Amino acid sequence: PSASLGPGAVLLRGFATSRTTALLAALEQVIEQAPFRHMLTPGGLRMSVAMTNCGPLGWVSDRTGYRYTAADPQSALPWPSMPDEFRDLAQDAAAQAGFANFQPDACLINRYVPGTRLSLHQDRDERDHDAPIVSISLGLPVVFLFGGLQRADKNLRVPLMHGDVVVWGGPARLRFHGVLPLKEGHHSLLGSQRINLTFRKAG
Ligand code: MD3
Ligand code: FE
Repeated sequence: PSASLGPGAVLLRGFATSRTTALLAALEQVIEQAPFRHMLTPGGLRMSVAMTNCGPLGWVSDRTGYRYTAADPQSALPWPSMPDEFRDLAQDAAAQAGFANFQPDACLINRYVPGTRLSLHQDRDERDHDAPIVSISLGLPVVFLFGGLQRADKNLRVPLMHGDVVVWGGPARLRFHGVLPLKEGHHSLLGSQRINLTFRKAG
């Protein structure tokens, strides 16, 4: 089942569910090499979301700003390679949403525990705004806020659950978005957390 969240945004409910086991095994491999960490905002605040990356490029934030890097600043090693199971799923979802030949070069992995939130923002650090972003939700459900092109625009509240995949492209690409604080809960496979994977063409 797929639903539109407005022009350019396609919600594929449960699209990743049947692939959960393979995704979680691949995720273990990635975080062994590049553990989750809390990055600093340019203003010096510790982000409430814990992050890591895989693929040729990874998104990082520190006092000097936001950017994509080829190496993990914590280890100075390249980011772990993007598991085939990750890339295949992102490409399949993009194709389903009408974006053929999506070639992501970056996968940002966000981890939420109860209380973690992501304040309203735009994703503007990628060079290619024509490529979509594909996001995969795993674990506890969350309320996603989907705004407009201006910060003050009214927000849509969309529950995102385990296995849901959303493809954000075209006119949706620069809409403001965020995540409400994660509520306490228990997921049978992930326990008390939510993991979100976002795939991008960053370079
Ligand atoms: C809509 N992550 O990593 S995924 C992010 O749940 C981010 O971790 C959220 O926002 C999370 O930047 C939301 C859904 C998402 C991702 C990128 C978008 C929605 C988007 C880019 C443009 C519009
Ligand atoms: Fe974002």
